[in-house]
Amino acid sequence: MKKQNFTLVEILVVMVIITILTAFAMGAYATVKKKAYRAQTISAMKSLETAIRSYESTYNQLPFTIVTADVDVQVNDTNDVAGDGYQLLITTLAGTDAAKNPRKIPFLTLDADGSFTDAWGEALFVSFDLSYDGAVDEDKIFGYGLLSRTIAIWSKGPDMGHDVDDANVLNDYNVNSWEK
Ligand SMILES: [Ca+2]
Ligand SMILES: [Ca+2]
Repeated sequence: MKKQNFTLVEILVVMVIITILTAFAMGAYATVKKKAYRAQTISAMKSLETAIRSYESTYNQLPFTIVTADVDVQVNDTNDVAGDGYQLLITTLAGTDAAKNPRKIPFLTLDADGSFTDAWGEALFVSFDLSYDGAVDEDKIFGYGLLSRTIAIWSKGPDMGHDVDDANVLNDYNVNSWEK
């Protein structure tokens, strides 16, 4: 009776096939995850913009104190004109900070830990057209130029950065509310 042993070549072929299939599966998983994170971030930005609009129509002003009347104001955790502006913005919109939301209306639902972030756990960038010319000027800080919007929200994306990267691309992988 002939023994049914595998030859070394057969074993190697099987190993190569398994390796290729694993690589495909991991690639597909990464793509799905990337799309899901992007969709989650877009959804968060929409919720935030809707909350800001609702606040504006309720209180007849934007949920931000005008500090310098002739510039468009940007708020986030690292780059705003009034300290911790992003946190103040989201707690105001959530109704947990009553200073600018005295009726404590929950326009926005925060995460269990009181944060509101993109899918990568980073604060979103929010700009208001406080110079009232119908555009947000992101040129000075992030190189986006003049955006024909009164509210611009964006996320740094999976690279969690907006700086010029190795490929010399500014704002690479960012997720922007004004791009569909
Ligand atoms: Ca403006
Ligand atoms: Ca980025």
